[in-house]
Amino acid sequence: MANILLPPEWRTIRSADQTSEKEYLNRRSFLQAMGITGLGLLSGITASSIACAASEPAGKLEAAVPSPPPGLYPAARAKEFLDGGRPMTPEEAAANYINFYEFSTDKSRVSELVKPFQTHPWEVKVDGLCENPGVYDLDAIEALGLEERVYRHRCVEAWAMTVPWTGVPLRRLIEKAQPTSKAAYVKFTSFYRPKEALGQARERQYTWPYYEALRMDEAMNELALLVTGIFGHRLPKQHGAPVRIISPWKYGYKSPKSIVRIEFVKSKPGTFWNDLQPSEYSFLSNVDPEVPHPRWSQASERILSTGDRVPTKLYNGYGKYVAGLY
Ligand SMILES: Nc1nc2c(c(=O)[nH]1)N[C@H]1C(S)=C(S)[C@@H](COP(=O)(O)O)O[C@H]1N2
Ligand SMILES: [Mo]
Repeated sequence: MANILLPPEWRTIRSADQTSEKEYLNRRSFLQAMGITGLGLLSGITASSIACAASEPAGKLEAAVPSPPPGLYPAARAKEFLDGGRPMTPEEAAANYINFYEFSTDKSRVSELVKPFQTHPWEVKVDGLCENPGVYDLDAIEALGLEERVYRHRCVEAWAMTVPWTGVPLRRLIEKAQPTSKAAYVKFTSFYRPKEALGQARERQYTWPYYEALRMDEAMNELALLVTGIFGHRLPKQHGAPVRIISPWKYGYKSPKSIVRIEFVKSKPGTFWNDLQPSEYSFLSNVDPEVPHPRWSQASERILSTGDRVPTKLYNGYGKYVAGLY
């Protein structure tokens, strides 16, 4: 179990003793057809016993993402974030190198394994210590007013990309919710659907659903974005459809995908990676070239698709916006 906490690039993939996703989906359809949903039963069914079961192709499980109302995408690009100060990462490269552990720890397989994931309809519950709790669907979030921003993204594993996100300043939603004076943190919870997410079903050592949090002053910061789109259209599943957070001055895992709940709380909440391995993943996790990860340096980063190595900047270069917070 020692290697479970390694990020995927350092992780040994034990493909030989893992069920292939095709086999998994076949088993699932078979069990669904029989009205059996308990995951514990999966291990007792052998490949040969399902070979004759009629199963639906995985593609059929994928719901079409509805087209947004005309005029929403692409949203006008915000003047402050016209470019990321670096060349834009090609969309293809960003979409096929993905950390989304709910589906796989193998970045190159996520874009395929997300197919069964149903991202519509979707609701985000906003609750906790606030005067105006509510439930928002994608249209309601987009109605808060979309803009496009090009941000640099820095993963703790030292790869980086630059992409245009479409979203709403998180602050706008928070102001609508009117948190009480007791609310000191904002907690985010991702979905839990082990029948659609292979990683949630298989990787039982993780504490699903994925959960993250920001301090209230961080969540209210100009940079924090509630994201519904990328590259001028609604988010594809692998980037965290239909709605996720982006906090570009922090390592990527502080930007939870496919969230279902935003909760205002009084005390510092636990977070997925910090709870798993506090010595490697701090609560704040601000990008900092001078604080090495215990197992590698953070002094430089590798640009996705070009492979160029560039120096890492404090707060991922966003000190102008966030240095005052720390
Ligand atoms: N729910 C959830 N959110 C997540 C992750 C995840 O595994 N599950 N991975 C994080 C990590 S490590 C990174 S680098 C970014 C990557 O997402 P992107 O390439 O779409 O930005 O998502 C973050 N958000
Ligand atoms: Mo990451």
